[in-house]
Formats: sequence, C-alpha cells, structure tokens
Amino acid sequence: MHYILACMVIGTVFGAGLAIATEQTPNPAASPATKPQRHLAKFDEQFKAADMDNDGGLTMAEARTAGMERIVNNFERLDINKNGKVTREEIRVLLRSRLSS
Ligand SMILES: [Ca+2]
Ligand SMILES: [Ca+2]
Repeated sequence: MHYILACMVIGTVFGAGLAIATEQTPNPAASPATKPQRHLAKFDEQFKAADMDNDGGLTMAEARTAGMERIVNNFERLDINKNGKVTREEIRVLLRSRLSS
C-alpha cells in the first residue's frame, strides 16, 4: 500500500517537474540586446500593463494604480505636449536625453 502511494507521489512530482521544465521560456539575458534596449523592453511591458484602456498613453491615475512612482512624480515633465497623458514616445525622449547626457 505504501509502495503504491510512494509511486504515485513520485510520478506526480516528476510529471510536474517535467511540465515546468518544458514551459520555461528562453533566458532573456542570452539575447544580444544591449542594456538600455533591455531596459526599454522591460519598460514597454510595464507600460502595457499599466495602460488599462489601451489608448497608448498613461494618465496620472493609471500610472498611480500601476505603482509607477517615477512617472507619477515626474508627470508634468514627462507629458511634453500637456495632453494629460504620458506616452511611450514622451518617456523615451526623456530617457534618451538622460542616457546621452
Ligand atoms: Ca491609458
Ligand atoms: Ca502627452
């Protein structure tokens, strides 16, 4: 009885481990992207997740809900065209000017 139970447990654990191993995505660090590019890619993901109405811009409320404090704190400066939304392009302009300075 104990033997059968042990076999079932081992089978379950091994099967689950195999499933996890095959579902793993390739290591992003292995990509040839440079550090700033990776930073931007990560930022894009955060931005997409924060942009709840998918209009391509973050309002102050969206940034605050997503916990993006850096955007909330610099909202006025980031919103270059003063339309009440910070777009990825507006943030990139600021990021680039910071990276090159
Ligand atoms: Ca939005
Ligand atoms: Ca704007």
